[in-house]
Amino acid sequence: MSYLAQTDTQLHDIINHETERQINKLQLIASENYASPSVLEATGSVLTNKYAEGYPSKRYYGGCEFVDQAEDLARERLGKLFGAEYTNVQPHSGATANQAIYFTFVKPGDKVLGMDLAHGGHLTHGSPVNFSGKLYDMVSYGVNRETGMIDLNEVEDIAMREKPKMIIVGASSYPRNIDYKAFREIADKAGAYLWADIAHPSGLIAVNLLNDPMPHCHVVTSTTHKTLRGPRGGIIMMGKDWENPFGIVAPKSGRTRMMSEVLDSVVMPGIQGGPLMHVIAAKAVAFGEALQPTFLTYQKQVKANAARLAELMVANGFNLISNGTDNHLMLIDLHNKNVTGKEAENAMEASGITLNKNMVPFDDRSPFVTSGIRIGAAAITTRGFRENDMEFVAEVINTVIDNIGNEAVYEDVRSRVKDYCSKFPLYTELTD
Ligand code: DSN
Repeated sequence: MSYLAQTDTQLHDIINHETERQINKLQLIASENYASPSVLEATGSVLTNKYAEGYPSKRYYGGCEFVDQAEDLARERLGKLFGAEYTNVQPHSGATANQAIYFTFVKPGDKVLGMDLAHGGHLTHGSPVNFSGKLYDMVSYGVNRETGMIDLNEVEDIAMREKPKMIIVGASSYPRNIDYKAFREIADKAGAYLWADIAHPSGLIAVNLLNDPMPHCHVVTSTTHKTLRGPRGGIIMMGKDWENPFGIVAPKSGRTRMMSEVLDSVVMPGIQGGPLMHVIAAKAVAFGEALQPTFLTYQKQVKANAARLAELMVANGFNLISNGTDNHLMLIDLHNKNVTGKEAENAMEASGITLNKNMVPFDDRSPFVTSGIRIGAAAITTRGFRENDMEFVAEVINTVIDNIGNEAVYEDVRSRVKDYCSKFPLYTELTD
């Protein structure tokens, strides 16, 4: 930050304040994490200067020999991490990666089956305010009202009735392990392609702590910045490459194109122009980190922390959807606490605890209010929290929920959170 301190004190201060916010607050947003200083260094590198439209060795610009190496490294490491024969590391975001899947596998107006947003799905899985909901005929499945879990019989019934062209499996607030094999059997029966969006649990999947979608899905997407702990971005993978079923042939030879070629061309030039080479290099760094044995240790701790926190929240009378978690997150229905998601989020924010309001299955409130909150353990685990620290986390959340509107309590919790966080130093090299 030394350059900005000289050239742009305004922005230097903003970044410093954000760094302090990340250090001093309890970071419980399930989709966030703390990228390593090495990932940050690559993201802030001179690779941001380079135009590299195309793919390694097939660029539209000269001078790409080193960015080619960075992209090859990212693809190779990602393939190794997930056992994927095909990888594309260029999508700027998870939403863009997902857009590429729609543009590849279905046509506007086609029917697509995804998880309801209120039940755990994602904007790009068919929300009416997203391109997915506007361009495609979206139908949805949810969780069972009693168990809070995906009911595979219901998914099968909907799939057989609706006959979608594509089924999406994956979610942004579903706390349970997903049976991709069963989803594939349903997709095959219904004659649909199966796409897994593993943006949230990808770090846990990479080290085999959750079911592996790769052998069962036609295609898999993820973000790189959640449990995977890399820079902000998206990726696309396939376990095995296969000939495209859409009749797309190479113009000169007439050869049927492989899906890898089709997906590559949908991403660039289909959707994107120049790839963010600095981010791709940072993805390579993160995948390299994820291939180290310490990443397995980290993910085991994420899972253990989430499980312990869930246990403590249940003991404090919170209603967890599905009564627990298999992954890094939990979804809490606050109806029995007489607090809305919005009130809870605001009260937590005032108390130094960052989390987000979230729709719960069968929610009777709007997405701007909601009846729930989502809590994730990935970031606090990165900074060193262990199972016994979950007692503090559960206690402060409980105290705030029991004292909505009590500014004195917020202030006390904020100060205790700051003290507690100071025991887990973070980004010491980045603070002035
Ligand atoms: N917005 C992300 C999340 O919080 O889960 C998903 O894209």
